[in-house]
Amino acid sequence: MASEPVSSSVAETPSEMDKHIVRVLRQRVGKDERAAKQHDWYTASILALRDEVIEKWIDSTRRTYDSRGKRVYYLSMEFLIGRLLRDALSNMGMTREFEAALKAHGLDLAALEELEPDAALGNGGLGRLAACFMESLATLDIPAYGYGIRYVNGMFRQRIDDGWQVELPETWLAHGNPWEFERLESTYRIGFGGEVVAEGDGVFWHPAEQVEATAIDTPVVGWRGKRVNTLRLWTASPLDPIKLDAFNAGDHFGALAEQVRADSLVRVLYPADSSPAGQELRLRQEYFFTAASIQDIVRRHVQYLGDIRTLPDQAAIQLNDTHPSVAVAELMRLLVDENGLEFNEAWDICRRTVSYTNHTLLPEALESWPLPLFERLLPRHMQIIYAINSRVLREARKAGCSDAEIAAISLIDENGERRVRMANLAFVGAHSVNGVAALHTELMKKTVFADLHKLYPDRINNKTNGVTPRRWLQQCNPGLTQVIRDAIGDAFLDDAEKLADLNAHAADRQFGERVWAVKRANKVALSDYIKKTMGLRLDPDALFDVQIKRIHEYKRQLLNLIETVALYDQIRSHPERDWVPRVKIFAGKAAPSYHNAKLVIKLANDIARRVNADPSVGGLLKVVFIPNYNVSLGERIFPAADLSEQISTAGMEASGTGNMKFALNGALTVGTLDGANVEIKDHVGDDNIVIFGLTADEVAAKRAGG
Ligand code: 26Q
Repeated sequence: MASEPVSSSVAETPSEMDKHIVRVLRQRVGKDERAAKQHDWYTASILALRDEVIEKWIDSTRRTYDSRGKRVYYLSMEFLIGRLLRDALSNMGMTREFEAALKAHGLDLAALEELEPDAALGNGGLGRLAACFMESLATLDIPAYGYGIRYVNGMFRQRIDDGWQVELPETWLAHGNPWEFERLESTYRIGFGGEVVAEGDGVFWHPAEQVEATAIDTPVVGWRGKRVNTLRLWTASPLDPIKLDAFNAGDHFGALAEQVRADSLVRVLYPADSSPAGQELRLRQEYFFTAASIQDIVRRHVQYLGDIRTLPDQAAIQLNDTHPSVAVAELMRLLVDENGLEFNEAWDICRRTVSYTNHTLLPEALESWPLPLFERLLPRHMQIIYAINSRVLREARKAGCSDAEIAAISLIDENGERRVRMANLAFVGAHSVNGVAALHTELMKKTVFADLHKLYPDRINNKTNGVTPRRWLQQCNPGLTQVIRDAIGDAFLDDAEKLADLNAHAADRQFGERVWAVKRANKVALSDYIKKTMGLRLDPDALFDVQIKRIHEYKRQLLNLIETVALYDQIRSHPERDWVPRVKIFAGKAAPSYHNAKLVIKLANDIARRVNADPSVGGLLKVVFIPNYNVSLGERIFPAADLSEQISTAGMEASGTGNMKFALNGALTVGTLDGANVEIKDHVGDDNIVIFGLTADEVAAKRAGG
């Protein structure tokens, strides 16, 4: 077992921590040690740890205000956080202390950790990236706020019935959430619909409907507790929870209509990570959280720093994809309508404050809204978008753009039913637009944003994605972390680049054997989990060949399944050959409306049933589809993988981040030259990644040739 990664940061001895937990158990959970159930101890442990975290949180907030430095605001519809207990304990350097304190009561910390539900407020890569960035920003001591929605139901739970995916609601808040703090004083009114009227010099929006957005804050602890930042998620409530006159008149449902409308805004995460369905509720969710966040940012700036004109010096607003794109129009509305700035000055402030990250090139995944819907829901924003558009198109004409180029740059898609293009809005409203891997960024310039790039050639830049090594190495793989510490010391814990020092040990036999022993132990642990949850027995000495990610045609799980069947067929035909025993592991969720993705899950399960029941391939091949892939399951699987499957059609996967988690845990990669596989290849070298298939250019040429 690994020893404590860092020395404890508090003066309390284990017995003091023990006293603290018991005090919390009695006074805040309301139980004594004898009556307390596992779950009571779990709550008491989090609350006791939270007390330590809060001190650092207050320090950090104070430092941010005192320094008057620039703050990062990360606006994201999704934060796929997973569990927080182990993360916060480890980053606070208090794991050993808590382990010892709980042990004194006959309790096992690891067992309590399992009681924490995953905060699954995201679909996949984009949401997990947001969560990794929050932890990394705190680790890098950067003052940052995450802004999003506190969904009551996160990503659905997946069950497999007769091979088919079944979706069940995720109720992560059922037993309360000891990490969060409601901030009733940070409440804003958010309007929808209504009309725009000219009054005096100005223009005012009179919404037909209003709801209140209230902040709920969660502390985000950085490595060694250096800084604790805030994740601010919005919840919704009606201005008037019950219309008593309607109720008294017998209209019981009508009396509660506003409550229902507010609840629906934060009720459930849309479980699709492509092909946006274009439903009105989705646009309402986007505006709700974006408007609350922008109001909060502007309020904080004006209250503590004064002049709205200095906003770009104090605030960097980063849009995680186009889901918060309406921020551009909302910020303009606040600057022009509420603060009386001229349009041109407001536009300059807006652009210097906002940046946009693009995560997809797939044309069908680019967000756009029917113009009549947008206009009905956000009439003032629609006017502002027209005003921005005429400005941008004037610039384009001056720069000599052709009619076709103008049509591509326009914020309004005029082909068929008119639509508002959220990516174009984000692009023109930002001073920086980034892709998430080198190849993806180059393709942005050549494809979807070619015309905008020509007009604004300095705007697009690359920021290759990353993952936090705290969660994805230190916490999920303590065995490997210890082996690395013994080999190269502790510097890599604070600077992951130092992992390169392992190169000096590449040929060291003893080191290799220790790495191998850890991998085997991790494979045994995963096998035990699969035996316990699915009843399937795996050979931990077989090669674990893993593909875990959302199910998508472009990710080509189907290709992997076909290879699985081909291998099965070969083993049956040639049992005498020297086969390497292999376990094919799959996991991932399909969007509920994505028919072909659901068929892929059914196929994987049917292949597994057939292969696993065939004694003629016996110990040589097993296939397993592990249900309900989420962050916590990922933390079990990545450390146990021998082979990482990253086989998307080249040009389709913007970056991938699972690819990095596998590599960090010592798996080899087989894959295409797509997304960040390109950068991984440069770092791990050709001995550790096997590339196959067409390049992105070859795919494009083949497609162009029909
Ligand atoms: C949009 C509108 C309506 C409903 C849903 C959506 C929606 C929701 C989620 C659209 C897309 C997403 C998620 C996209 C996503 O996860 N993209 C992934 O982002 C990762 C982080 O940059 C990359 O590594 C992956 O390559 C990319 O697929």
